[in-house]
Amino acid sequence: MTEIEYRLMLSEAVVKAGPVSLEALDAGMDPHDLRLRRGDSPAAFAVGPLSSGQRWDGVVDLRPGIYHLWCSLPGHWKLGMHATLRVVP
Ligand SMILES: [Cu+2]
Repeated sequence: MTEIEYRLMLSEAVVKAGPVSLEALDAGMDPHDLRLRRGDSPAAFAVGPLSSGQRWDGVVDLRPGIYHLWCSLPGHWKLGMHATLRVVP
């Protein structure tokens, strides 16, 4: 997943459920973070904020469903920094 001003680009739009390797790269000029939430669940997985050029790698355990990913820095969602990931069984 790559973040620039003001987009959030997923390398894949659909992944299989289970442990999923996630890489977040801030390829923009400004800091960005990453939030991840399944459906309307209030629990958001959080990474960052990352600074320009910084990368985060990790593994998240994802159940089937629709996940929303976004940058939570002020105004960034509205400017287009959000994406949807589909997790299939
Ligand atoms: Cu951002």
